[in-house]
Formats: sequence, C-alpha cells, structure tokens
Amino acid sequence: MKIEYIEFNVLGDNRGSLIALEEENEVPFQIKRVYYIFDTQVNVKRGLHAHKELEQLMICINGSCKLSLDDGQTKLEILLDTPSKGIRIRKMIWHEMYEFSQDCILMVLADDFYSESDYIRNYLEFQKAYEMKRDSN
Ligand code: T46
Repeated sequence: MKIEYIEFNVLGDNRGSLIALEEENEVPFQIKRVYYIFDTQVNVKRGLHAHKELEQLMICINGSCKLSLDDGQTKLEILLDTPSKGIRIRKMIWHEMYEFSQDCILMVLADDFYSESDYIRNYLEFQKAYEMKRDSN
C-alpha cells in the first residue's frame, strides 16, 4: 500500500495564506459531502472502520493527529499536521485516527452522502472481505 498524499498549492500574499480545493482538480472525485471532526477528547480513537465504496480526502486544517491505514495486508501510520496536504483514503482501507491535539480540526471530503450501510466496523469482517477479494483475483 502506498500513501496517497495530495499537495495543495498554497496561495496568498503578505496578508496570509489560502488554499482552494476544486472537485476533480485538487480533489480527485466529485464532492458530495464535507464534514469535520473537532474538540476530540484526550486519548480518544476515532474511525476504526473501513468503507465498502466511499472515497475520501482527509485534511488536518488545524493542529495535528495521527492516522493509521490498513489495507488488510499492510499497516502504515501517518502524522497529519498541515493544511497544505491531503491524504486520499480509498475504499476498503481500515482507518483509525488518534493522538488528536486539543486544537485539531480534521476536515474530510467524501464522494458520497452518509450511509451507515457502507461502513465495516468489525475488523474480522474487514479481514474476511479482504481475503475474499484477494482470492477472487
Ligand atoms: C470516516 C472518518 C474519517 C452523520 O450523521 N453524518 C456523517 O456524514 C458522518 C461522517 C457521521 N454522522 C454521524 C454518525 C455518528 O452518529 O455522526 C456520528 C459520529 O460518526 P462516527 O462515529 O462514524 O465518526 P468517526 O470520527 O469515527 O468517523 C468519521 C466518519 O464517520 C467516517 O466516514 O471515514 O470519520
């Protein structure tokens, strides 16, 4: 598994910085939903699931947190601490976010509306789905 970073162009002038995100440009899909996670309590882990179909782009627009990505075979850990870089999270990647700084704001752009039926929240179920996909290839 490779980490898919997307570096954004930082615009701005002597007043400060600005980043613009356009669908199918900086964002590699059509954006149907934006949500953001903030005020996360100390020692809390979030995520702990994979999506069956959803594709997302995660950007830490303030503060920092860690993200682990697991494709069923490999697990990687990333520090998110800049608003100028996004991480693409494709479907069927188990992801967990943790070690949130108090001021962390994690913004996520998604290619579909919210649907609980798209979540796999059980790790064993995720592994089974990964093995079935691997064996059918
Ligand atoms: C993900 C990671 C990165 C909604 O009603 N609409 C929404 O669009 C979302 C994202 C959540 N919700 C509800 C569902 C739960 O009752 O908000 C509550 C918290 O959601 P959840 O426990 O899934 O939050 P996280 O931080 O564990 O996961 C979220 C996203 O749900 C998920 O898609 O990939 O952030």
